[in-house]
Amino acid sequence: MTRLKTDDIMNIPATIQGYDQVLKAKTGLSLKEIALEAAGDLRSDTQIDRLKVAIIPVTTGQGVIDGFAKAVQSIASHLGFSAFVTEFPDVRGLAEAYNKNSDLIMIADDHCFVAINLRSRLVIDNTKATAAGYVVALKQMSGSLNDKTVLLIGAGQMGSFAAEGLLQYGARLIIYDSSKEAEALLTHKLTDSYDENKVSFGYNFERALNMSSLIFDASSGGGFIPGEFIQDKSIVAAPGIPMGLSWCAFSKVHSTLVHDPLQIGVATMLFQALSE
Ligand code: 2YJ
Repeated sequence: MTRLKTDDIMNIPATIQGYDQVLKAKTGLSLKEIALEAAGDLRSDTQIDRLKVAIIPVTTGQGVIDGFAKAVQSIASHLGFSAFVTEFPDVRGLAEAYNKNSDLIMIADDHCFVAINLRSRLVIDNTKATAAGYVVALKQMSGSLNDKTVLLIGAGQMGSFAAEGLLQYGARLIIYDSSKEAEALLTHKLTDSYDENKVSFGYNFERALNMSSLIFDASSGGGFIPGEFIQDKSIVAAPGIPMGLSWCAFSKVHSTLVHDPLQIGVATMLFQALSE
């Protein structure tokens, strides 16, 4: 799991409005609309602006990432929540969040990033929420996923969550991972619950890239997806940091690519944490 760096996230507060406009131009949905669709409907009487979200910095392990809590806060505020970063980190921050009567907390260490609804006790994991949000983004950019073939790159945790979401929208999957064992494991897990004709694996990378213009990049490898085999006008959802696309691949698809370091994941976490 990649650790975010300050450089990845420091511009989020200043650019969140513009980010959202670009997202809407690409997908037809705003950040809030993508997150709401990924979360399922909320109760109609939910008043987001009355919900207090505490973001608690955590110093354990590799410590605080400068700008992380502020970036998360800016995303929550942009969505309409009443969000604040606790004055203190760690246990004192947790106590502060409770003392200030927060409804939700968001907290991350080196391994895990969660939103916790302090009223309902619902715990939402960032990886799972991010996969769900990006599946909606890919579905939006492609019009529909029903019976379309999606190349899923990366058969790890993110890939596994994404695969389920893609299959639920009716997609056919080609699973690619640099480990053939990981491809087979994920495929067998999926075909326990889904139609086995909808999932295939075992292709070399060039062939897999040739077979589909819809790509879900669930890897966190960095620059290993070559430009020459990627189809023009490919539609790509790429939540991983660093992104798998090489510069050449990026330049081919940048207008039909959704990729961000935190926004879709955090937005989806917040709305999933409010679901029933
Ligand atoms: O509070 C802070 O500033 C830090 N403790 C934040 C740490 C953020 N954690 C990560 O970037 C980890 N790689 C976990 C991310 C989970 C992604 N699914």
